[in-house]
Amino acid sequence: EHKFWSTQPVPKHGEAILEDGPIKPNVSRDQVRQDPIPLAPGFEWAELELGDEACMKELYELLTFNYVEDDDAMFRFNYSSAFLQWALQPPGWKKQWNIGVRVAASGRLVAFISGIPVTLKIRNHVTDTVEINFMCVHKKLRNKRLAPILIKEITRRVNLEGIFQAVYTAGAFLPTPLATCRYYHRSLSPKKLVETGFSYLPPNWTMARLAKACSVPTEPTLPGLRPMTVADVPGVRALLNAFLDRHCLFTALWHSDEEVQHWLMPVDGVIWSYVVESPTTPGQIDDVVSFYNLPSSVINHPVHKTINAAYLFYYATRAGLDTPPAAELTTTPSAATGESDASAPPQSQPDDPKLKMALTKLIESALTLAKRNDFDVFNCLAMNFNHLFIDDLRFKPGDGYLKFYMYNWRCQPVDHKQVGLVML
Ligand code: NHW
Ligand code: EN5
Repeated sequence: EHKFWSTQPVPKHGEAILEDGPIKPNVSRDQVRQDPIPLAPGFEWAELELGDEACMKELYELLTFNYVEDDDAMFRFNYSSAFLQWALQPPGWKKQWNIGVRVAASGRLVAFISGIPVTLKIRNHVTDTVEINFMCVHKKLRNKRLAPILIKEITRRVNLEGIFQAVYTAGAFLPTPLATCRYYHRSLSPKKLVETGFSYLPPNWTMARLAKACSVPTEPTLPGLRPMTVADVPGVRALLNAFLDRHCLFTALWHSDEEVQHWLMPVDGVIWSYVVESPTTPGQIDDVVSFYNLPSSVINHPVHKTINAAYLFYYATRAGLDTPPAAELTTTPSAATGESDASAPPQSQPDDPKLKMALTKLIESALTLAKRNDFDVFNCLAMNFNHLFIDDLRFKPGDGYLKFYMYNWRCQPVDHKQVGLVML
């Protein structure tokens, strides 16, 4: 059925998994194909110069008109150039992993795929991987098997750097999801969302009633919340490290201050981060929350051109550190033998009321800050500890599901509540 994916080192649907690990062994650099995968005549590979403004504009336009849409083709992701600059140039980024395809004659950019390095923790394994994102083929070139060529070329260039695993997310169902997370939406501008068809007026409701139901506090409910500064980086890193350890899949990106600074320091129009510093221990961070700006173009609407959407990014709260780390939950002692049973399904965290309360206040404050920054909707996925605040803060399920995948890694599926990795 899957002409391409059936040839790749990914688990087959329904395959029994006995032990976590690579599907194909690593090879040495000289065993990796040295020359680029051939493209159809008339096309050529082109590394994109992210520092070059004209080049960024080409990428921005390719994605603006050809990237991901919802199932009914009403909305299309509209990542800004500033966002792409940030997303594609974290510490350790490589220019050979920003791969464009151009029409040889005109130089026109018609396809793209990117990778950034990330150290991933998946259950009890720590692996150097790449995060693959922003794969895009121009609408006029669809269904010509260009995507498999993009994937093979980036695989080759990643293998050349001694990396043999990748992580990626998609709305598409492919072999084989590691985890599936539903999108949830918190309406902040209900009237505009209804007018664009993003949302709907519940039967027998007036717009005034909906507006009231969607109101958020004018001031953050969490005392002491303020924008994150560089001085907060070490404290944020310590808190996030401890907090993310409650999960089965997360980035160990918090292993250098540099990475925390890149991913969490506020950038105008791109990412917002707020912290609460301990009132008693200076430099200790007790809460952190961040969200990024990913607008969607409204396709074919006479009035509204974009929906300003904030997406929940990383967060942590000291109140969560009392719940046991994932390592203490992943294997269940068998009732019969008392020995740990590797085939048992992974356990989830028990719901902790203290964590639920702290998190609800933290995210409610983020809603207020997003509203203040003119966002129409605040989105998150059913992952992490998000189930603890989703209902109370009036998030509603969306029609989209995000699937998490790994390349060349076989392992048991991860429960959505144990996913701690946020991809852009
Ligand atoms: S997910 C967003 C992907 N982009 C979009 O949806 C934008 C709009 N769509 C398009 O541009 C985030 C095209 O439709 C694309 C496919 C380019 C999606 N992932 O060229 P053909 C990411 O960027 C398979 C993987 O004819 P097309 C993550 C499909 O199943 N595979 O299709 C990217 C079929 O294979 P099969 C996908 O419509 C992760 C084949 O492509 C896919 O013209 C990439 C058909 O190709 C998807 N989202 O172009 C994997 N969508 O076997 C990275 C379709 O079923 C793996 N396909 O016949 C790791 C690499 C690094 C490893 C390093 C060790
Ligand atoms: C790789 N990093 O489907 C990214 N969005 O629910 C690839 N639905 O916005 C990601 N269809 O449900 C690809 N409103 C997967 C995501 C693709 C985009 C996508 C969904 C997520 C979405 C909205 C609009 C649907 C329009 C019709 C939706 C209904 C719920 C409503 C929200 C507001 C409050 C009331 C309830």
